[in-house]
Amino acid sequence: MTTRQDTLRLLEQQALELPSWAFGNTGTRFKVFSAPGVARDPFEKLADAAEVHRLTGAAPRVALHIPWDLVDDMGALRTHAESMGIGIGTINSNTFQDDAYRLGSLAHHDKAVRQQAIDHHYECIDVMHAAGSTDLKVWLADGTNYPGQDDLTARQERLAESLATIYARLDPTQRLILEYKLFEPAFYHTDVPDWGTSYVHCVAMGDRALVCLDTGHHAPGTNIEFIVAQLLRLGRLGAFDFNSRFYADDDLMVGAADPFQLFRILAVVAGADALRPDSGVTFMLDQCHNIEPKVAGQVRSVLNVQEMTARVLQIDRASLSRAQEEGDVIGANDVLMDAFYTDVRPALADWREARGLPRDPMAAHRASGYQRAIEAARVGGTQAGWGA
Ligand code: RM4
Ligand code: MN
Repeated sequence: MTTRQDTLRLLEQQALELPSWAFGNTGTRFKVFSAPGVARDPFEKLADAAEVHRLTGAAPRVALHIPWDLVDDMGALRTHAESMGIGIGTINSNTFQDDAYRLGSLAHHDKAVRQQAIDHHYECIDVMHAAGSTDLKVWLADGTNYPGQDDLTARQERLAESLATIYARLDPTQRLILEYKLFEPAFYHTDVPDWGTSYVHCVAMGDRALVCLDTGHHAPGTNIEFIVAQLLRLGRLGAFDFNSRFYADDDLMVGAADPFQLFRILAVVAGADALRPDSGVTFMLDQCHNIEPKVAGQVRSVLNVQEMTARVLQIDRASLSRAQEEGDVIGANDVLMDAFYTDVRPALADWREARGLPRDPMAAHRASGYQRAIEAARVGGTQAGWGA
């Protein structure tokens, strides 16, 4: 049974990973808006991430995207992060922005292109060593647009071989996290479209290959918490990419579109005791702040996850089990909904204050002048965005 002590410890230990790309300019295929004060290089992105951690105390790591976040001296970037009280987390590869990858990367029909994509992952593994990162995250844009364009089975075979080659390069402390996505940029078929396909490839690779579940990568109506439960029981849930969506892969702030879905997902995670920092599950945000300010957008997202975690920790597990064992349909549902409807915000404010954090991190951010300061300081240069 979760005691009050356990609850506080789990909240205390919650460590979300922020995406470096959330601090750059992003947009849709229609327009990328440039925002004042946006970071111009990976060092400034890390400074923004450190500000989010300073305000919330719950976001001590930043995921990088290679090559967007490549600098001459990755060790210096790591030192810069550590000097601000944060660390570098997952390294995300990129096999979707080179002309060579028009027809795919790790599943491409041409061995030379596959080798180029494998070599890119070797480069990412070198970055992991320099940055002190243990996770390599692979998301592939591979797929086809038209029936008959390529052989579906042959692509799976090539993909399996490429993944095995990359996996063999990892050292025993490193993991490969394979992300799936239903569609886009390919529209007829995607080579890793669902958790089952990712799982099959992970099992073939080995124990340190795990699935990444991006909450925006499913068909509408998919019961995501069921997938979470299944992957946890199989011991193959490596990471979440949290965000929210109304339509497709919208990458909006987590908990904004459907707070109850976030609650249901976290309830399953807590039920499997996987909120613990040593559970092997990385809790990452994968978001883009196209129209809202980026630092504030990240603060809001971290707070949304923290608040929903606190609500999930309110679930009276003993009563829930009792109701379930008695077949008490409405009673069991009542227990869950009681926790969901609990406003944890006042208690969280007290808890933050006791830990030397701002009671209201969003208000503290507004009052801090950080946004005004970066807008004044970051003049000239080229703002970071998709591709840098
Ligand atoms: C993809 C996927 C990856 C992310 C890229 C930028 O759709 O969600 O996790 O790294 O976008
Ligand atoms: Mn993702």
